[in-house]
Amino acid sequence: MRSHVCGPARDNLACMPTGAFDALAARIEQFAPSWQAEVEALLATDGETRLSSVTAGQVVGGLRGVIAVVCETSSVSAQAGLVIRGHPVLELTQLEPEEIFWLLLTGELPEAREVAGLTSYCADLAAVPEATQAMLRAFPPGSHPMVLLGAGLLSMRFESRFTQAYGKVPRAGLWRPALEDALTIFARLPALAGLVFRLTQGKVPSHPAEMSGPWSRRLATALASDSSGPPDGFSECLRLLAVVQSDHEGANACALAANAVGSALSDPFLALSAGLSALAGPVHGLASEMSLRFILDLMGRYGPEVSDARIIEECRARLASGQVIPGFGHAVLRVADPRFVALQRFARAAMPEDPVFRICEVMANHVPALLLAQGKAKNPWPNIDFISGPVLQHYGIRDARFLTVVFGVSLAIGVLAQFVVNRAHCLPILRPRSISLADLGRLCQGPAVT
Ligand code: CMX
Repeated sequence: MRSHVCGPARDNLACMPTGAFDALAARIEQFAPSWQAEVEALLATDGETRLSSVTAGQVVGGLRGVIAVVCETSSVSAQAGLVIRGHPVLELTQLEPEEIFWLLLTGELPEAREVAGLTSYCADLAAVPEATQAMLRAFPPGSHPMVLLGAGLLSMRFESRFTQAYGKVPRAGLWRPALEDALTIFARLPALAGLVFRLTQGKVPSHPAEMSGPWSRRLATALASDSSGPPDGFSECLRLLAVVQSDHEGANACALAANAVGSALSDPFLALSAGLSALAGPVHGLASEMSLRFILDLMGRYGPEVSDARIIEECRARLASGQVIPGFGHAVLRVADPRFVALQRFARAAMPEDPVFRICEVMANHVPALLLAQGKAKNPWPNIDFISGPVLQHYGIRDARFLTVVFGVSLAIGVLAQFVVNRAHCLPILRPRSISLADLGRLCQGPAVT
């Protein structure tokens, strides 16, 4: 499959190197000068062009709707949802994580031999260093899996090629060591997630970690809770989750945190761990944990056959108590999250009789009306975090705390791609301004604040 989305035409494939790093680097090397020129041209011609005004409400309201950062890898709009490099995400659901990573990095869908090259390149890098394993084993029992994931990542930072290159390589060339780090991290995510899974479940690996093969199959093997290996369909489920959760433009809390850290020319290990820390918040990626807990709690109190009426009543009571219903609503989307739609289609085919998925379906059908009746949420529809738990528990991920790890290793793909692409564009350090409420009030009354 080949789709040329941006950058120069690929008419010199014959002389393209075969190694995955070299192949990707060759493509980015071709694009980087035009990407940098595009930024310079925009600054020269339109640097002073006013895009919009910012209201005081937006400043105190989490900058909703403010166009604030550049993101080349994907966009998210209220009606269309996630669009990756020009492709609506629902058109990409057959891809492998390796393909989506390549697409995010270059704007092009790779050919089969390029995917094979990337898969085999990752096999050489797939193992988690012994020092990281030892450090994670020493974590206090009960530590949250997201803490171990972030810490594991930080512990590998001593290998960062980006950090080693800083000061020796011109800024315009820093994308290359960034790409090396990004590929190393991407390759290791399945084994790292598997290690975190086993340590937080108090299990020792009962089968050897798979170091070669497609990324999603390696992840499925690493997360298999059974000694016989991953159950049927698990690898396919993780592949789909990785693809639909791979990116969500550059200003969601996770990507924004990672982008801010990366803009300071901290390396990809530091930037991704910052993003994962944001993802671990309960109204962000941790909503997947909260959603599954809500359903499991219902089942615990009323049994797996809990009636539709009881489910609706419990949701109404939760709303009345002033709590959010996790897995519903979104800061940008105003339609059902297409990532939710992709997983719902998958689950309807793969687990129609699953009792947790049944409750998920009942809530997806009825909670929007409750939220609309309450009249507060701007988007009453389910988001991706509502369905990832019900789907993953079907394959043995029964500890809800682990769900955000699967989200994290998936979203890492986009965070890493954005890091490389942003360095290739030579984007500067992020530095917006902050303001006190008193000064904001004065500014609203009249004279400008300096
Ligand atoms: N249940 C109950 N109330 C909700 C709600 C929900 N699912 N979603 C929004 N609301 C409420 C908000 O709490 C807010 O109430 P207040 O005015 O009392 O503060 C009001 O509706 C308006 O909120 P909004 O403008 O529609 O939503 P925001 O942009 O402020 O926040 C989000 C978006 C996702 C944080 C919010 O919808 C939410 O908390 N949802 C539940 C948690 C969740 O699913 N998060 C995951 C989102 C996807 C992701 O980032 O991973």
